[in-house]
Amino acid sequence: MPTNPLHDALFRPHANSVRTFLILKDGREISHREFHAMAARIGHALSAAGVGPGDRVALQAKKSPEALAVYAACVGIGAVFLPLNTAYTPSELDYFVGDSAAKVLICDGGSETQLRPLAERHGVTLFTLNGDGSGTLVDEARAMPDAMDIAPRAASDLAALLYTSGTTGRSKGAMLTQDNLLSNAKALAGSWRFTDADVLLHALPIFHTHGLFVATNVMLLAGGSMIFLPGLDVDDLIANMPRATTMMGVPTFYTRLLGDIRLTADLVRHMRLFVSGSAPLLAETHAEFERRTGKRILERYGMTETNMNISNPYEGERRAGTVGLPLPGVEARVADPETGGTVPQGGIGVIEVRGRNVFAGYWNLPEKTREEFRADGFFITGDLGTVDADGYFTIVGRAKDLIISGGYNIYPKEIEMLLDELPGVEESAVVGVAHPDLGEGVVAVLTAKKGVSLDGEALLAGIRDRLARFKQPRHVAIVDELPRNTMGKVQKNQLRERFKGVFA
Ligand code: MCA
Ligand code: AMP
Repeated sequence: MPTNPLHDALFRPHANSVRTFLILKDGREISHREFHAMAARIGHALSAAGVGPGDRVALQAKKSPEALAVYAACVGIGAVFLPLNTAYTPSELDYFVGDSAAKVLICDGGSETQLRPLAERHGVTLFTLNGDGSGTLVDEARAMPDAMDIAPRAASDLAALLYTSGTTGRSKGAMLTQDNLLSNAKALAGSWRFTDADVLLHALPIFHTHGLFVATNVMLLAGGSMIFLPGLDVDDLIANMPRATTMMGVPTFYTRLLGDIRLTADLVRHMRLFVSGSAPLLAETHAEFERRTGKRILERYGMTETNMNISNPYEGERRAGTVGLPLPGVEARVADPETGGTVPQGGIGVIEVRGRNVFAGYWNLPEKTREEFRADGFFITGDLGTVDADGYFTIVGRAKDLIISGGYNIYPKEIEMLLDELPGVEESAVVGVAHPDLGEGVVAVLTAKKGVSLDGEALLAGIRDRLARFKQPRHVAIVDELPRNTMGKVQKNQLRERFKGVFA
């Protein structure tokens, strides 16, 4: 029988299981078997629209079982799943659809009119999928069979294309193979002891690695269930906590929970695991969570390009402020950023990783891909860190100019390029500074052309329709000049220092 490794491991085993897979906010439950049938029908609808193995299927839709089933359908029919942040504007979407040459775009019904011209321009078939599971995709799928013809796939075939912004301001599609996803799901499910008895509290978005692959693939592999919430709402987390055994979140999940007096040791008594990642978890958040609940958060470290690399241990010491030890099958080292040479133990360098988890390269960018790998196959993450004598890694900074706000990556260059084009702006520098809720908040620092008086609010209005809301600066400062070093390079450290208190 031809094989499709990801389908065979994550979906096929549950085809006839009546156990619960998804528990929705309204209490409705969807079994593994029902989910499987939903994915099969959607798979048929996509095939009928001309989607074949290797074709890209782009999805920008609200979180719903059907949206997750599009992922399962793509795996089954061998298509490449391309999930997109729901905050992206049509002009951002235009780039992703064009660059990926997607065959199908699935969007929320509310965006259909706006996206129709874009779809026509790129020759993609447009379907709608709403948060309540209605829409033209499901209309097409309704009469389709409940079983899919599974496309044979090799472990090295692509399963997903996830766009990550770049330091050049241009997004790159990270090509993730079946084996990248499957090997990582196995490493995580094993390391974190997931079983079919687990119930995961799932309040993350499903268009990024964290909510999609780390959470969902692990639960599918283990055969457990997920309380599938539309987003982060502390009331919902607290109401559903008693039914759950585990939760995965970005640090904002933990700081918001700590801000609620209902978070007590009693509430989380039966929870066996809290995982944090995507952004630095402050050691004090870790300590405060333990003080309040008696539970030690397990922090781990990953990237879209590499899936998960390093994790604190399930058994053994979870060290606050560190990201732990390399996962099984992952090699990690700290290297000199310039030369790639070894850094003595305890020294700071760039974290580099190698293993089956590491992606196949950037879509249509062989040159860029080569630049990010060392000759011996290690991927250069751009994160700065150290490793201690026990092998625990600590992330101390970033060699890349990146802001992480509430777990979303924001590349200053992309914003600076837009700001620099605005009338009256001489130049701009965008930095991230401490934000109590989001970890980092975006600050834009601008200088005006001679004789021009700039208005920060008006400037923001000028980029609103071209930049997802979460990337838009939350503070704008107009200065006489930007600080530069002797080489003429803008000194972002000085700007971070100067504006560090604006969100306090
Ligand atoms: C929402 N807003 C944000 C963010 N999220 N602004 C900055 N940063 C954000 N992250 C803005 C909205 O545009 C809106 O603006 C206002 O905040 C309220 O929006 P709402 O949707 O209600 O926000 P929220 O529900 O409070 O969401 C905050 C959040 C969310 C829970 C932190 O952003 C989130 O779920 N983040 C998780 C991201 C994630 O999954 N990252 C994993 C990437 P206005 O009111 O002005 O219109 S994968 C990764 O990093 C690697 C692989 C890894 O290691 O995991
Ligand atoms: P993304 O490109 O969205 O996959 O984001 C990956 C980046 O998130 C990494 O390169 C890190 O900078 C950051 N990141 C992920 N997990 C952690 C963590 N536990 N601590 C600090 N930074 C993290």
